[in-house]
Amino acid sequence: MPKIMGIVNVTPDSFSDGGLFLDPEAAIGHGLALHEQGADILDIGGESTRPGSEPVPEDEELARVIPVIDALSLRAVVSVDTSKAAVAEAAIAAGAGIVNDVTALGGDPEMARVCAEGGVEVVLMHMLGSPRTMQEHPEYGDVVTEVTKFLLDRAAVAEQAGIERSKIWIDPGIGFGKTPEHNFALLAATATLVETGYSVLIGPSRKRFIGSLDGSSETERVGGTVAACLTAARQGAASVRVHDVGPVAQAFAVEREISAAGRTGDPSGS
Ligand code: HH2
Repeated sequence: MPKIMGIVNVTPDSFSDGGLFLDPEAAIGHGLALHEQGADILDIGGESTRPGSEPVPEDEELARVIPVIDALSLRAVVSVDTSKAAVAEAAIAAGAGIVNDVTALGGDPEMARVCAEGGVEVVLMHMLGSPRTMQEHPEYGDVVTEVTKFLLDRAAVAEQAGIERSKIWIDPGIGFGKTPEHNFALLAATATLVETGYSVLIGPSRKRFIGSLDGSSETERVGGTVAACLTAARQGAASVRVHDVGPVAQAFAVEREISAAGRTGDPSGS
């Protein structure tokens, strides 16, 4: 089963939980609760990347995430969700072992060096344009081919900068400059990304492609999130990034038992 990356948004404006964990103590408590529920990794972010969002100044982002990383890295594997090299550097010093960069090292010229020197794992995500404009008529020829090519190109850049291949994760960026149809096509093609040999991360959590089917609000999208995570798991994804860790952990536990029962082939086993 994929590792579960639990989301800790230390922001006033994240698309589904903005403002709930802006206070460091609330964020730390939330991270510990997600860890208890089964999160293998805690992804801590201080800048929303929701459609239409504006960048956050560096000092503000540092003030939001560093105290939380300091505390949570004592208890769990921590990843920092940032595209700023200075934030990544301080986060690594505070104990983060993974840098999750939604710009795939393209947003800050120092990011690749900081990650290579820090010896951390790096998530490279695909996004069409920037959060401010990405949902304005996203278009692709073939979305799976284009996203895969982009991620392989960025992985080559990361390797050239000295980041070990085994430390590179790729992520198709569900919801980042994509229509619901693009997102469904990418989720269906998780196996294509897995075939590249890089670890694959999928982030479907509470996103709009789920609401496009039934009009559900962000917090009503747990069922759709679980379905997308199971699809990713069955295709070999290494990790899923989610808000609702408990339901996803439960779904993975059931999936694991069913697979094990199928392998033993003992119909009387419980
Ligand atoms: N999605 C979001 C943020 N960071 N990182 C990766 N690697 N993959 C994703 O799919 C991804 C991500 C958006 O979710 P969230 O953090 O809840 O929202 P916001 O950006 O509004 O804080």
